[in-house]
Amino acid sequence: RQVTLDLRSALADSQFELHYQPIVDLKTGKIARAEALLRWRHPQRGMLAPAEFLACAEAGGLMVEIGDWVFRQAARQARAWQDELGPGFKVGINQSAAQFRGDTALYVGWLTYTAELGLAPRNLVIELGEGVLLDPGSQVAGRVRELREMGLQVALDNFGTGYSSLAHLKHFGIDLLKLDRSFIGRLESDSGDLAMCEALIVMAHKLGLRVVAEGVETAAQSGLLAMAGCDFAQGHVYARPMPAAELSALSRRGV
Ligand code: G
Ligand code: G
Ligand code: MN
Repeated sequence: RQVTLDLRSALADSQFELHYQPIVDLKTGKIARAEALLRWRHPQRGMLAPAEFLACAEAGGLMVEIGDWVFRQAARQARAWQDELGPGFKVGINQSAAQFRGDTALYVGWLTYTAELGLAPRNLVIELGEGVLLDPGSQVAGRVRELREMGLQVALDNFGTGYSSLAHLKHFGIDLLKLDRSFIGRLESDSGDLAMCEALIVMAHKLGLRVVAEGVETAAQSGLLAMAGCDFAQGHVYARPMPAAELSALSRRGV
């Protein structure tokens, strides 16, 4: 298929790039982390977001190669930010189920790579959606444990959508809970959503997880989340995804 061919040349010709969305520490108001988001600078169609090509990559069997590229690229950036923005600056990396089927040789490679870079593995946070945790082919519980034994952190992404189950939080050892933006959008208008967020934050903290609110679009939402004890937030009210150099500048200037 044409798109699959295009995707292959995208990998070969470095047409992929990563943008980074700042994640703000709600206690200090400073940028403490970032999430890496994949973009495809298509020679004819311009800049494409993942929704426009990841399904084709999946169908074409390219997800592992892309996931590996994303990991390495994000790890190099995290290494630079470790010096530039502080030793604890963390970078979130989205990964798909494909990455966790088959053998583990791939992330053994990741560990070697972080060591070569001189990057602390805990500065990388592997973001997994619940679809990944439930993937029948991938024995993910064991894989999540292996990632954490390597010193990487693991986040449960888009929590509150789909098959979200509180049991996942306990069953899979996880470091970070990312509350889906579908909760956050109605925080001001829906007292039920606010109650859910507050309770999830308390529960996550009791289980030793930290919490990121996604899709924060207003100062009022940010305030409610800070009052609820939420640790971090990301969303358009702070900043959109941007090239790494812009994030460095913004971080020095402050959001
Ligand atoms: O910013 P945005 O439109 O880019 O992201 C859309 C979706 O694509 C998000 O749900 C995100 O999890 C997913 N996504 C972004 N970057 C990557 C990536 O590098 N790998 C995978 N597997 N998914 C990604
Ligand atoms: O699913 P995941 O959380 O990995 O992907 C993040 C997606 O959310 C990206 O597509 C990103 O561009 C988008 N996003 C980031 N901040 C906001 C926001 O404040 N509002 C909305 N609607 N989308 C956001
Ligand atoms: Mn994510």
